[in-house]
Amino acid sequence: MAVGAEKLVGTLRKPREETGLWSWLTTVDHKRIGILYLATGFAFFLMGAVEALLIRLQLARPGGGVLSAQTYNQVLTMHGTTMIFLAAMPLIAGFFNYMMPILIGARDVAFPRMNALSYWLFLAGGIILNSSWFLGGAPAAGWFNYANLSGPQFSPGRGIDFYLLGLQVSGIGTLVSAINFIVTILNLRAPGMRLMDMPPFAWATLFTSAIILFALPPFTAGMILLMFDRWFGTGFFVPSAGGDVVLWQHLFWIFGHPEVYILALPAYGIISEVIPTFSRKPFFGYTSMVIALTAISGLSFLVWVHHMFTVGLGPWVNTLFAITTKAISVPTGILMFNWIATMWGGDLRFTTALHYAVGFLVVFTIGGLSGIVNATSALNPQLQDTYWVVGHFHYVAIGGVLFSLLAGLCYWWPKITGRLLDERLGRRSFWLVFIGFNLIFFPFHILGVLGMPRRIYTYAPELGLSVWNAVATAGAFVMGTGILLLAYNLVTSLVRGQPAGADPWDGRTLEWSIPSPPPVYNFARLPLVRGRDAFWLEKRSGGGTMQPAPEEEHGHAGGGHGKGGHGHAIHMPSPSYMPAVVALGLTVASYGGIFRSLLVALIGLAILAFGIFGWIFEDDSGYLLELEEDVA
Ligand code: HEM
Ligand SMILES: [Cu+2]
Repeated sequence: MAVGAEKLVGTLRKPREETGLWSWLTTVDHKRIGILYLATGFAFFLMGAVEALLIRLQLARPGGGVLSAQTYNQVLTMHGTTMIFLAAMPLIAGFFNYMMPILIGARDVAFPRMNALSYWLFLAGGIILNSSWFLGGAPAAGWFNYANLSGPQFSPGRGIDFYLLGLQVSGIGTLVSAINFIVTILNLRAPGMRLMDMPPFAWATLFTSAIILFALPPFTAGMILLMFDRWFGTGFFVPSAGGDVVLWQHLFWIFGHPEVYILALPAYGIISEVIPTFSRKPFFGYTSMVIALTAISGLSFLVWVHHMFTVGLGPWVNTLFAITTKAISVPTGILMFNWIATMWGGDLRFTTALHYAVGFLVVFTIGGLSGIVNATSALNPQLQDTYWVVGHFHYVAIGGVLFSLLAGLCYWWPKITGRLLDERLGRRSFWLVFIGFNLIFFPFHILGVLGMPRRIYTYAPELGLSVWNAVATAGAFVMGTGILLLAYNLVTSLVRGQPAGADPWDGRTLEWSIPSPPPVYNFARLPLVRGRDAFWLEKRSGGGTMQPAPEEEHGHAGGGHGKGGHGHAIHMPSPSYMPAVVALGLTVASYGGIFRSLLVALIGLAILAFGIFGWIFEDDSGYLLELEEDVA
């Protein structure tokens, strides 16, 4: 598809740079924001992985001396918190941002400046959290930060304050982007695309965003109460003051279990894009997939007590939550059958992406099965707080999140960069990651059953835990090598990878109908979607390319941005530095809170006010991008 020269028609007193640092600071383009999320998320993932290696080095043999007990607690807490909030969620947000608007045939998200704000708030939260290492010590109460261990009496340092403010700041960003994605999907789909024509990944984005919308507020409420306990001496979580420590557990897990699905649904979405493409078959059982996602999203809010079976809420409560938890395996099983049936009889191409997708099926099934064991409330007290649980949730978290993200990365990399990856190298790194992963985490189940408690920084040689711990640590290095090989593959692809072309995989969906990498406006003409797997439809039984939607349909997509212009001019949102200013204000104010400095907090709030008013009064009429030639 040849696109003519572009020229700016209307310009404003606004940042206009298209390259360089400043252009990234002010960008509102969903693709650039997606790249920022992916790059930052990968950087935090590497930090979390280094923390994991430190944990494994410390536990490699009994009586290890790599980390002191207190440092171990900090490294463990930061590993979990980083992996969940600063690596997994942002990497997912990166794919949501980059791919979802293109998959539904839109030119951007509904609120591009809010989208930039989400990214800057995530970055701010990550910086706040990690700066704790240099400013008095990291939080050490675990990723679920149980009160009253995290209260002022037992965690007097500042570590927990970094946790509370870092996660609240990044949490605002997460909430904003959830709203943004929901509005985008409901309003900006290409002409002709009904909800039931949407690619599975768009469904996954929609449901994940809905879960975020309802799951994050209870956690935020808990964090605000804990802040009151720590700053103002209230007693929400202090039993001697009439408070209740179980209250924190409820608030946390009412968020924490849906969080599992906030991570898992995007994984399901990616797998559901990769498998049909490389099986050369449409997704099997599309309607049942939508129903299953709906059921999982609803049920995810009704199972949180399975994290609290040993609290003593009573046999009736425990039984009820054991039943709801097991019920989730039904819709999940439906999805498993969907994926297997899609591959069944298909013309399979075993690309690196499909390797990761199949790896996901294997590993995620094992994690799901050990989950059913955990959910048996009578058995749970034996397993709770042992390495069995650590094995279980890493099978789900790495099998679910990391494997599917890597499947998505290998699948969409050519679209994002315009370059192919080295497939042979890709498959080698897959096997290293897959074998290393199982070497680390399968022994965890055995260790757990042998009685190794989780969250211990060392163990005695007489316990008979040494061999499997040594195996796990060796596995961590195998997996680490695989990840490094992948990183090498990515870098060399950027430098000297083969050009990918628009459609290297014979893709089903709209992203493959536009150039790689896509132009700022994505679609020169909004495409007319005539059914599911829209691009395949045109390639198999249409004219071979997407047809532009009729003129009068343009602009009906709603929202002020990215809608089809008239003629060949495309209306684009203007860049803005206000989102970054707002995030800066919240960051400064957070440090004011952490260090109990009213002055710093007021300076932060002043920057925040400046950012918000600047945002409101900013000239945001956007600009017109004129395409000289028509594109067909
Ligand atoms: C890259 C390889 C990884 C290794 C070798 C690894 C290893 C470990 C180990 C040994 C623990 C300590 C368990 C304990 O003492 O309770 C742990 C905890 C944890 N990991 Fe990982 N992990 C890895 C990746 C991940 C990923 C990708 C995620 C999430 C997406 C994750 C989430 C967590 C969480 C939430 C905890 C619990 C922290 C806590 O108890 O506060 N890990 N990990
Ligand atoms: Cu759960």
